[in-house]
Amino acid sequence: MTSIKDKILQRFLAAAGEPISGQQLADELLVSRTAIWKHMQALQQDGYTFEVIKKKGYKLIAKSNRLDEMQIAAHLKTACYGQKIYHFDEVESTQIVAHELIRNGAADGTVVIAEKQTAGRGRMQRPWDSAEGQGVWMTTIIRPNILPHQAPQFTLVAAVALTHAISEVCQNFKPAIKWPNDILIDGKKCVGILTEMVAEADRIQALLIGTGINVNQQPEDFSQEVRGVATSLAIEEGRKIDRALFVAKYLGHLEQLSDIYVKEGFAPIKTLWEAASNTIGKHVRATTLREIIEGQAIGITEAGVLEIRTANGEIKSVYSADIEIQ
Ligand code: BT5
Repeated sequence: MTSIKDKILQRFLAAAGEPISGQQLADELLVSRTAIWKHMQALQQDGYTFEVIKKKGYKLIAKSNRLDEMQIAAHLKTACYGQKIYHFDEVESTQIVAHELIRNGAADGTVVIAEKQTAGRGRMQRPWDSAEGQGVWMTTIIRPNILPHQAPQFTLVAAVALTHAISEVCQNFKPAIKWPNDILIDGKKCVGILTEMVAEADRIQALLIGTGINVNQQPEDFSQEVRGVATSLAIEEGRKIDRALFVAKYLGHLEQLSDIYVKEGFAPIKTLWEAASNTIGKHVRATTLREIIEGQAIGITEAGVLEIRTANGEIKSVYSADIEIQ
């Protein structure tokens, strides 16, 4: 259920800068003027700035920098994804929170977002640098009717959705997907995707699509470990990006592409993925858990598996790896 504070915020966001009186809010929301005043104080503590206009009421003059549910909802055009958003100031990892929510029956499309992660993680428990208030550290829980072996394809679905969302909010560069789970800008990593699943032997209960998106960091905001290899949308675009707008756009594309995938299979996604990828045709070095494979990346299969032609002409299928493009 939407809290009174969220409802007040929703009203101010919809009012687009027009003042609203405390009495009007109290009448609409069926609470006392004192209660409205208390919630207004709390919103100011969250970073929203209001001006008091004599005889007219409060006017929202600056939005908070937080990814509050209502800020995302103001831009959201989905039927399902993001209709329920859990927003936290700080968590260990949004994936951990999402696993817990799944155990408690979270609905398809539920989203977990945090301003800060203290133990954000990548694949194989590698740490994910999650600076406070500047990225989109988020897990989307989806419950598509697919088989467990199809789960990795959703990393590619999410990557396409993210490149489309990035291209909508940024004009000064073109992002490129590096198979399987990175989005790069000029060779530097801007997004990492971590797809996990909760499944029985023959049935998926839920997928957790974790997305770490560097949005408003400047170089000095990254840890020493990743500073040389990471970039953000703001660095590349040359201006601050509205994170709430970006999240709403991403969820819109993700919902649309997931629907296409479930109805029509991987083929239409594969075409979109190839158009947004920088990996195909390149000479690559793939480090898998078992071996290192070098050769030319010749394409992805209908299952989303990367095929590499080695120097001796052999074609090797790679299911999961770290890729270096040479
Ligand atoms: C990934 O793993 O790229 C998946 C990252 C997923 C993070 C999201 S945030 C929301 C959700 N909750 C979580 O706890 N996780 C997900 P992988 O391909 O293994 O890459 C990890 C490597 O990327 C690290 O070893 C670093 O080298 C590098 N790295 C770490 N933080 C980075 C950052 N902020 N930007 C760019 N590169 C980074």
